[in-house]
Amino acid sequence: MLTTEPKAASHGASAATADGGIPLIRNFIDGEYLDGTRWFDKRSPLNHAVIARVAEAGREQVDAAVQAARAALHGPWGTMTVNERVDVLYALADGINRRFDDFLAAEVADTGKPMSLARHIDIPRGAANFRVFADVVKNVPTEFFEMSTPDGAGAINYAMRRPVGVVGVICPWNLPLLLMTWKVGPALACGNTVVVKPSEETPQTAALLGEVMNAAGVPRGVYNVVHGFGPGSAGEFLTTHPGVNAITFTGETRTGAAIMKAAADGARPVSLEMGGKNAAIVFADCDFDAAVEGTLRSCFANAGQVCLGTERVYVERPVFEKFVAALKAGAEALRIGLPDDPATGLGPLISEEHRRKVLSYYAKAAELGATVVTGGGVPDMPGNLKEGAWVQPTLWTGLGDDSPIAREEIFGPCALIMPFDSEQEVIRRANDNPYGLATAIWTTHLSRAHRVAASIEVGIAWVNSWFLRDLRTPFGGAKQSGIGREGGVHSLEFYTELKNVCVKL
Ligand code: NAD
Ligand code: 6OD
Repeated sequence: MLTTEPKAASHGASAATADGGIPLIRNFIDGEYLDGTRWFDKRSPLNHAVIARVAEAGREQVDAAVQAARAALHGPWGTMTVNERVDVLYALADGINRRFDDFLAAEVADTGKPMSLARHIDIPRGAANFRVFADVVKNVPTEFFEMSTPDGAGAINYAMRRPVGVVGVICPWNLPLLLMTWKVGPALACGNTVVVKPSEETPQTAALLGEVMNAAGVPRGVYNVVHGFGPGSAGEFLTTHPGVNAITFTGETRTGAAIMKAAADGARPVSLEMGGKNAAIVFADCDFDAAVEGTLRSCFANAGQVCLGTERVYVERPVFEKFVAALKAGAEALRIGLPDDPATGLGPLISEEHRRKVLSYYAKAAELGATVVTGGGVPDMPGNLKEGAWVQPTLWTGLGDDSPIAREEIFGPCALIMPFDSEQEVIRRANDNPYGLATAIWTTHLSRAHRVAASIEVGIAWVNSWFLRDLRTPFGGAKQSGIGREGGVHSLEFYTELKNVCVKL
């Protein structure tokens, strides 16, 4: 029988073991692992078993973390040259790779995602985020202007980038290490110090990264981690702390708005990567098989828990029926299963709470009269997996753009498929949504590809691909999907203050 016992990461300093073998995940403050004000349980998405106890940081621990981060700005970290910091960032990337299997185990334990996904995407990107931003800061261009002065001697102006200071980093649970290092990498590359608040659902890889920081010789206080929840907990304490100079956030749009309000006190800058309701647009002239494969990935990768994932599929009418049939076959071929089974294509959702939300949309779609092409419920799992957060991959037709299924972010393995008749119509319908994160356009018509990409109101438009991206490019959302862009030199706009120096000659 297929059953599973919870597995956790290999236990270094970041996770001592309590009685009963349950790891204790502590805050990482000033280079040390510290308790919080109470412990909360982290449960496995696979079977709801407790897999770790996590130390929740209260105001006192958050304050200690911010103080440590501030002190570190004025210590050896603050006097390092860019090249010295670059070496540290390379060492961090190497350190993650050296502990690859530990990161893999920790990420998979927390999320339940297929190991193949974490092995090929989450953990390698965790390392790459340090390497890429090391290369970016090594090659930052600076501005220089000569000017004339009334006395004829002239003056020169040059711009310098300085760290913004202590950066608060608030992270989600869907790609925990990837999305955390996506912020920590550039923040450290620019000479800042950070206090990270990982999601309460995924504390382990952030904690483990503390060990890598210490092993790489990163000075104490440069990287700090405080665990806990949002309101009334570490998230709120961090974002309202006056010692935090800038806040970078990834998560739901509603949470981003709350964080923006908190940041207004003290007029602190925010970078917000938020929700999406992304459209795939499939033209009849597409490479059919590529469009099917890409759309299946964009709907179901990571059990649909990818901000860039597709939840609306617009298909040009001549190929509509054939495309729906192909997506149905693909969804039904996805193997639901355990992370370490190489055949697994779909893992559980992150938690029972999130499953309730996703299933409420499955119920709503049925109530609204959607045609359920496939799925729509809960798979029959064996043994203790019955307690896990599993849902079926689900496709619907028969609802319009104004239904909540087409408008609201569900963040599960599901999509509404709708036909369209013209390019102008599909652009208008795709844009008629409060979100504006990403789109995937499937067509072999070159001019149409460019026209549609230019017209869709999103931060990222893919043509004949999905999730493909050079990390030097701008990343972020339009409309309610985000504020600001990160990636490559764009990250420097957020993580540095530009200062002009004018020298009279
Ligand atoms: P969430 O907004 O619920 O939580 C994100 C983080 O914010 C967590 O660490 C949480 O504890 C913290 N938090 C919650 N309330 C807070 C508050 N008032 N003050 C401070 N911190 C607070 O998001 P989630 O459920 O973890 O992640 C899923 C969401 O993230 C989806 O909406 C998804 O689209 C979005 N997301 C967006 C991107 C992007 O790049 N645009 C990437 C990944 C995920
Ligand atoms: O690839 C990235 O850098 C990135 N920020 C991806 C976001 C995925 C959202 O779930």
